[in-house]
Amino acid sequence: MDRAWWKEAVVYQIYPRSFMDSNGDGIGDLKGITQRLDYLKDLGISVIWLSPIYRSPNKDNGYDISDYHAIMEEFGTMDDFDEMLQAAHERGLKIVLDLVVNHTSSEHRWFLESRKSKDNPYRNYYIWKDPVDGHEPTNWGAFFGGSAWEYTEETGQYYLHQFVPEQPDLNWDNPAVRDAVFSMMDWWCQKGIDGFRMDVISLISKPEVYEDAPLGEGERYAFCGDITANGPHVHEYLQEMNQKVLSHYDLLTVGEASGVTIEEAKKYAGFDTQELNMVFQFEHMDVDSDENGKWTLKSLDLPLLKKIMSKWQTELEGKAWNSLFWDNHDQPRIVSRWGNDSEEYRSISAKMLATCLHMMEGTPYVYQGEELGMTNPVFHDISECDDIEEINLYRNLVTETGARTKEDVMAIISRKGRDTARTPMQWDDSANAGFTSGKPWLAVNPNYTQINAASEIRDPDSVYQYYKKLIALRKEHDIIVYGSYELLAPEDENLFIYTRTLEKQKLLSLCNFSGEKQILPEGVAALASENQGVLIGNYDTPDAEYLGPYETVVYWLQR
Ligand code: ISL
Ligand code: CA
Repeated sequence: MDRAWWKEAVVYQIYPRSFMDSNGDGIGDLKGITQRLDYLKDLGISVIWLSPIYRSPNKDNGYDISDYHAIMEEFGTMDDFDEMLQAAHERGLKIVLDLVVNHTSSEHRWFLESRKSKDNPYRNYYIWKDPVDGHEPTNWGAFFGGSAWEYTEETGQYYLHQFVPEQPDLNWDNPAVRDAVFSMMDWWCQKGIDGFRMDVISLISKPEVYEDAPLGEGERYAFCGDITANGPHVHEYLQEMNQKVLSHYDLLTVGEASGVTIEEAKKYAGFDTQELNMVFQFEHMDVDSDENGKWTLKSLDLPLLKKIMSKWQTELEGKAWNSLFWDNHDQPRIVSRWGNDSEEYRSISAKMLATCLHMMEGTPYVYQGEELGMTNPVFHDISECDDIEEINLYRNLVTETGARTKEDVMAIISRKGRDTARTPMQWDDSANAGFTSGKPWLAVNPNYTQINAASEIRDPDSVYQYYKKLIALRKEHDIIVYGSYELLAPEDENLFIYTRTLEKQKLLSLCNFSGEKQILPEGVAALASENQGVLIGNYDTPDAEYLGPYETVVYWLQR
């Protein structure tokens, strides 16, 4: 058992724009975070990951950075940051920053220089290519729609942008770029931050050859994420980053790694590869996608989810470390997605989902509001939305082509769009959920009068209290952090059942993902009937033979 604080931590993700507004402009800010640190301390989490807080024109809500050494004006000042960091540290809370260095904003000084001329000293900071037959250099398509190339008049060349055109990709093959990024990281470490969550870090190393990729039926562009993920030099660059920066400090590092395989994850997050502590993999986020990707109303395929989660649990064991998440600022609210957000089952299914995740091996991440069982809002009209991905989708499918009806697309956005996670934090039942005294930048979910932190703190049976207990249990029992994992009843369509084992101790975790009572498979019932006590559960009196609707219970089999 190789102990590490970041293995034992529970991380809480803050999306600053939506967390707490201190000055009534409708936008969350750093002073707002400082005001709410005691809330987080009480919850018991040990690390806060802040989505980007740097200077940004906000084409992609801070994931387009124009100055890595300055704070976004709406969020406050560097003094506010220092104050927040100190106040967090005084409470024993660590602060992890989002590091967005696959791309910058097109308003970053480096890019403004780079686009001027072919011989500008910053030209090579980005990826420029000549047109091919008067067109884009390749048929690569960007993440949020359209080509991944943008033409500029100044020099008659195209630059690569895997996200929106205002997010030009940095050229990591240029040593000057790497040095500039590493010294910026070092600057923040010197300030005393405690780690980095690295945005799309799996996409930084581009292919050696820029050429067209095969197109699927009816496709106009080949998705660039498939082409650039885990590129030829990515591990070399991360090892260099580790050697030059990360290894000099005691940090938590987590790489967002879309398109990562198990084999690749063992390199990114290997115990002896000197890269990162862990990665976010996204395989399990696709179990309700179809051949057209995430924009579908397809429901959860539980056996597939179990297979994927279990593969990551077992195959990384002893070799690399997992991160555990259901929610983040890009994903729909888990209780609406794979639980049941009706009045009857919201609280109980949110607790079940939390148990399922938090009893696994890895570092759990809680996304703001998840601990309250916050739900997806319903968007009726695209004018209610903010996210560039949703706006582009709507334009492509409704406004420009009429391929789908408005109602269809709004239903899908309300189910899968990124704004579902971004509505303001629900603090109490006062106007605007106590998030702001002004007009919130994105409307508050009207259910805040029922679902909010203040009432859940008072209610001993709330989702909040349950999360608090789960987080405390992880600190108390090594088996939750370090125990080895085994899936039982893999084919069962409704139940997610697994054990954890550490030396002589053993836990049995049972989760019913359905709204009906489920009889336990025979072997499992036999184990459950000999249990030596309940660690945690969401029903008052669990029965060793069956699980009620959305019931979860974790039994000690040996203690
Ligand atoms: O959420 C997704 C699709 O809706 C993912 O494909 C996501 O865009 C991808 O994982 C990369 O996400 C990260 O980088 C983006 C930023 O917009 C996201 O918010 C961030 O999490 C570009 O910086
Ligand atoms: Ca504000």
